[in-house]
Amino acid sequence: MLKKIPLHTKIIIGLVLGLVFGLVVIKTSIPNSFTLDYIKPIGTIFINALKMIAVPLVLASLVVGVSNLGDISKLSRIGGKTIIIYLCTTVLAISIGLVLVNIFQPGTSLPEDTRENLLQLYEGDAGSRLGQAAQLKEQSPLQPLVDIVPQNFFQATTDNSAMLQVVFFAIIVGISLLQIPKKKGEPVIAFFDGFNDVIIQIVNYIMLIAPYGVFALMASLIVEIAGDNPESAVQLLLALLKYSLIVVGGLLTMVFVVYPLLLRSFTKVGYLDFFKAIRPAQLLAFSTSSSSATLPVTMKQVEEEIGISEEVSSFVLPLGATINMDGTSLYQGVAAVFIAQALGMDLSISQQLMIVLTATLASIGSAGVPGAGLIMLIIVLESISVPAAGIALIIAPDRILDMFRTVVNVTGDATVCTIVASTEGEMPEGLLRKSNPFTANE
Ligand code: DAS
Repeated sequence: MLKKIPLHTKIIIGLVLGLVFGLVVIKTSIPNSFTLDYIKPIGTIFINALKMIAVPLVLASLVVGVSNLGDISKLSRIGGKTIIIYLCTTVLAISIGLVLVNIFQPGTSLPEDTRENLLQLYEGDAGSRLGQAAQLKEQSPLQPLVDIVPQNFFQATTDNSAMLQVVFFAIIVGISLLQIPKKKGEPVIAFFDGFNDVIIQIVNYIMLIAPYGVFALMASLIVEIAGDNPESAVQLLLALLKYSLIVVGGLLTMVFVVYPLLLRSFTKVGYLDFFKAIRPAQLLAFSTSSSSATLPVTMKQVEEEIGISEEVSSFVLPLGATINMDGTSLYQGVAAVFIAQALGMDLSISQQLMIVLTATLASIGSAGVPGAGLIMLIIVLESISVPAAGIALIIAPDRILDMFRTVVNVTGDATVCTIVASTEGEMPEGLLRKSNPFTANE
């Protein structure tokens, strides 16, 4: 019977049961420590398993993808298109966020006592994130470029935020395979091709525990957010409801307006079909708040459900998981202006344009892991001379908003991947539905 239920349905069941379990724990005398010590580790194992295979998957599929391209001009064409479209969607996302936050002015209606309460309550947490951002700022502006070249490849394969290093190494290997004699290169390509299939098989195994992992992640999230005093947590979340609704409103605009328009304009892929195809990846992005952890499933879904070639998906998606975060950039635009409003600071047009530039750079610099966007927001605030300690005002709902913005980050990556594939002449008839363990019983 359980086998008959499609995977995304099982994940939704895990999500709902996890929420219910978390609410029961905070409403009864069950100690929070039980959930955090015995349930949360299941979610941690699930996320770690996905992260474990993200790097070898990107390495194997990208080496095969680049070497199959046949010529370097196709690689540079795909690379150029990908980066330009990524930048356009990011700037569009920030602009939508700025329009909404300036129209609805959520910060000006924040009660004075709530503001003081939040600043006092979260100054410690804000301080630690300020420290993390300060380390990033000490680096030279070209440090992100320097970091792309790994000193030691095996160090890059263990550190997920070094995904760009793996992409760089894999492209270099793929290009080099095109330059050496065919009979020497073929066994190497065959190895990576086979290894890629092995990794995809491992993704299937990991996804078998997805419902349980998602259950554990949601249950522990509810308990962590509620903390020891659920009532005050609810009060704080309500005080920031207008701000949160504007962030989520902007994110929903991206998913239900911007991406459908882009798909309709540049591809023959119907949006409902597209949505159905990437649903398991979106659910995982929501549950894990990590684009990097979701990447293996995003790649598998666009290849097997939409019919995008490995050449395109293995290049566009890993790049997107690290440098394209439309959800994060929209959130950073809204948050920066909200904090300025709450602190009674008027922002000039030039300062708001500065937000567009710095939020684009900050979202590129954000790693695909939980909470990265909040840390990079500090760079945006400092660029417009808004006190970075103001992030204390928005820490309370951030963990929940991170779930929503990660879904948009992943959806944006899949959208751009579909557009690039279509402009390369792939999926001429739109979505190619093939049999797939995720939806085999649908
Ligand atoms: N959680 C990040 C991601 O994985 C996004 C963010 O922190 O804003 O995409």
